[in-house]
Amino acid sequence: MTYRYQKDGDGNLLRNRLYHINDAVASNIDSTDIDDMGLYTSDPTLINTDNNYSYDAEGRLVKDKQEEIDTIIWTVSGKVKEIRRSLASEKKNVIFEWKWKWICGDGRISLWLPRSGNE
Ligand SMILES: [Ca+2]
Ligand SMILES: [Ca+2]
Repeated sequence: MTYRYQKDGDGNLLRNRLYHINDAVASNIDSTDIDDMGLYTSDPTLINTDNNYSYDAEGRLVKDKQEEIDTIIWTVSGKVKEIRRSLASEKKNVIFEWKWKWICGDGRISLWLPRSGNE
């Protein structure tokens, strides 16, 4: 597996953001692993848009093409708020919200969880 990061001409890491993965192992060998993501684009002006993973200005992941994630929306406090799939995807969109959960019958806590009935 080759993990693609932005590097300068001498191979020094410029940003600690994973943009792409290439894998010489055929995708059908294992159904649970990460598959090859195709042609890697190292051009600095395209590196954040033409590869598998994209990031916002704060460095938060906002796109994962292989997982059919078109947009990840974050809250101001840094939690994932929404996962929106690409139009062609058959996977569900996910919206997160605070939910109260009873614990041990006598207390409750709020947890940041996917809303039920996401689609
Ligand atoms: Ca595979
Ligand atoms: Ca693989």
